Order: sequence, then C-alpha cells, then structure tokens
Amino acid sequence: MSTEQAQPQRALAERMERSQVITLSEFQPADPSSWERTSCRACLKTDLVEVLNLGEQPPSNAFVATEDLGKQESRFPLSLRLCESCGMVQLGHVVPPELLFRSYLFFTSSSKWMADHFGKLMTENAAEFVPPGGLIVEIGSNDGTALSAIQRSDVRLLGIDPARNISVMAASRGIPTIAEFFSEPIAAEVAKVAGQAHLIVACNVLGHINNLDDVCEGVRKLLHPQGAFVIEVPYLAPFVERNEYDTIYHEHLSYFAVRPLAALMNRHGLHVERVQLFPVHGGTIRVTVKHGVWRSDDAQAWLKREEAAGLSKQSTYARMAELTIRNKTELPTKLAELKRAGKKVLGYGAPAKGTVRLNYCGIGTDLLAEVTDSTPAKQGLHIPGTHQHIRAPSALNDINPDYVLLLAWNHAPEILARESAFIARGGKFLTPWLEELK
Ligand code: DWN
Repeated sequence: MSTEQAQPQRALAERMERSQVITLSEFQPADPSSWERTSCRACLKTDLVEVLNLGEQPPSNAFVATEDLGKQESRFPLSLRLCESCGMVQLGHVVPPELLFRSYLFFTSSSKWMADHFGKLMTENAAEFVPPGGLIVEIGSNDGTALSAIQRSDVRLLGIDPARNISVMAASRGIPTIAEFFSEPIAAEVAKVAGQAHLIVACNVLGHINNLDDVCEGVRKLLHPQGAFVIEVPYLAPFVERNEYDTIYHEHLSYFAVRPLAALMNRHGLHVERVQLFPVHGGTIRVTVKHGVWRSDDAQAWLKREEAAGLSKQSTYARMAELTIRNKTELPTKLAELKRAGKKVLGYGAPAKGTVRLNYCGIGTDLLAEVTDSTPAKQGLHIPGTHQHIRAPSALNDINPDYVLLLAWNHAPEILARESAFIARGGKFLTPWLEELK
C-alpha cells in the first residue's frame, strides 16, 4: 500500500480503536461513481419503467463536517422504477455500497421505540424457532441493539454489518460481529464454522442490497432446515398511500410488496410463510420465510390486497408523482410565508429522509437554518447538500421556535410525547406534508 493510501487507513484504524465516527471525507471507495441497473432485482427481467425522478442528490447520510462545507459533494441520480413483470419498485442506479455503508451515522439505538420493537422481534422469534445452543444471525446488525435483547447463555449470536464504526460498538457490547457485507460466501463460511442458524434476521436491510440473489443463496445455505428467516422492510402500500417519497434514497434500492418478495424467495427454494404489518418507519411488513416452495394462505391474502391496491400499475405511481411535485412547491412556499410573518422554524431530526426532502424541495439555510438530532455522531455536522447545521435537542429550548418541521415524521408519537412542554407553551409541529400535529 502506497504512503498516501496508508494514511487514510491508519486514520481509519486509529478512529476505529477509539470507536470514533469516521466522516465520509476520510473514507472513499476506489471508484465512487454510480452505475445503472437495467434488470429487475426480484425477477431479473428488463421490463423496468421510470415512475418518479427526484433528480441528482447527495447520499442522504453523507453528513458534512464544517471544514468540508466548501468542498464538492458527490451527487447521484434518484430514479424510481417499476418492474412491469413482477411489480417490484426499485432504484435504477446503484451507488457503491462501500461509499454508503462503511462509515454509517444511523444507530438503531437512536429511538427507544425502535429498540423496544426490534428487541421484541428477537425475543419472540428466538422463543419460536431457536432451541438451546441454537445460532441467531442478524444481517445488518448495526450497533447490536436488537441482538443485545437476547444476550443469554443458551443461544449463540452473530452480527454481520459492513459499518466499521458501528460494528465496533456492537462488539464492545459483547456481540460477535463480522464487519462485512453479508454475502453467500460469508454465509457458507459461517455455516461451516458455526453450523446452520435456526434464526436469521434482517431488519431494514434487504432493501439496501443490490444483489438479492446472492443474499437468498446465502440464506438458503445458512438457514437450518427447520429455521426461519425473518425480514422487516418498509411496505410499498403506505409508501404509496402517504406519498412517503422522502424515503427514496440511494441506500434504499428496493421498495417491497409481498408479490415480488415471494417470487424472489421461490426462485431460491424458500417461501413466505407469514406476513405481519407494523407502524415502523412509516409502515413495515415483517415477513417470515422458510425452506420449501409453496404459497401460504397468508401470503395469498396479501397478494389479493396488493392487486386491489394497484401496486403493480403505473397509474398508481403517476398519482404519487403528482403529489411529490406539488410538495416541492408547497413546502418551501409555506416556510417562506412563515419567515415573512417573522416566525422561527427549526427542523426536528436529521434522518436520511430529511436530506431527501430538503434537497428535492431546494430548502436551504435561508428557509430552514438549523435542525436538531439526538444522535451525538450527527451533532455539529451539516445536512448533505443543503447544509443546515445539526444541533443537540436542547436547541429546541434555546431557540424556542414557533414551529418545528418534523423531518423524522415516522417517530411522531415518541417525539410529541417527549416535547409536550414545547407544545404546551404554544409550539407547533408541522409534518413535511404541512399537517399540524398537536
Ligand atoms: O433504512 C434505514 C432506516 C431504518 O434508518 C436506513 N437506511 C437509514 C435510516 O433512515 P432514517 O435516518 O430516515 O431513519 P430514522 O429512524 O427516521 O432517523 C431518525 C433520526 O431522528 C435519527 O437521526 C435520530 C433522530 N431522532 C431525534 O432526533 N429525536 C429520533 C428520535 C426518535 C428522536 O426523538
């Protein structure tokens, strides 16, 4: 390795030891350009049609350090496409996963509600599928929050997550973690050295992976014959119904309905056994997958509902595109009106979806100066592209704004409960759809 290459690696190693955050400027992949995929990720056919285009945007978690504000930021296309063969909704372009996930600033523990939700998922499924001494593997284990809920002597745990800065945190909690992208070769290696897993969990991960066939082949080899593969992914139906277009970002390559997911699993000797709906991340399905190829009654019922909702029809997304284009005007117009009226507005949460909304609507620091976020690693940095300064939640009391723009709208119940004093003194929460929340 040449000297100049050695420096970033040394910086990386030193920062990892201190489990400090590594901002993206220190960690660039060999070829940072995106490439266009022309075949469907679920059925591999090439019947993809563009249904919504959010333009060229910076990676939504590529938060910018103050010293990097004047530097050029990478931007990549955000083109949402529908497969006319199997109904899979997906991005047309792939940004190198090394760029998006090696150094990551989303922590599962950032929301108590989410930590409880994933802890419950682990305990319930461990009780149902994992015998004493059984192995539980989590793909995309992040900071180990979910696995730590079942840290006990009679089951074996393994996390797999490419984010080196976060895997260090999981390992420090005693969760054995492989800091790599899940793949079929890694799955085969784990099966060889640790045996097959009775439970494999992947929450908000499958949609982030370009090669779904490689994942499914890995799961097929790693999953015990009586085991279960439990997946959670944001569900396409509420995504369309509520026009959750700000959840379209480069990390989210696929937007799942049961129909394409079931077809994908069947191609790998797996089947959808059970589907449950949860109010996480704007509406999420928990899909229980097992070995064997047949259509469970539960899956059939979901396929019928999706047919009735028109989730495979282009016309469904034409309506979504209309609403998205309308929001691009309405949201900045509202913020400009509030500014002219002398009202102070503060952003709440610096989620990936906030980056998308602010960049798509062209909302700079003239309309929204600052946001708060409870994630220490994000505080002091700036929103990619629009550069709002990210402050600690205490800024809400320091600034005491008239309005709070709730960029982390999917956490509304938890946030409104916490900020009841702000509401009591007349503060107002505004969703990005311009709904006022009390
Ligand atoms: O798929 C993904 C989902 C699961 O999480 C990842 N690709 C990236 C990430 O998306 P996100 O950043 O939009 O997720 P959240 O959970 O909507 O982000 C919420 C943000 O808001 C976090 O940065 C934490 C912050 N927050 C806060 O400031 N106060 C959250 C809560 C609950 C709060 O009370």
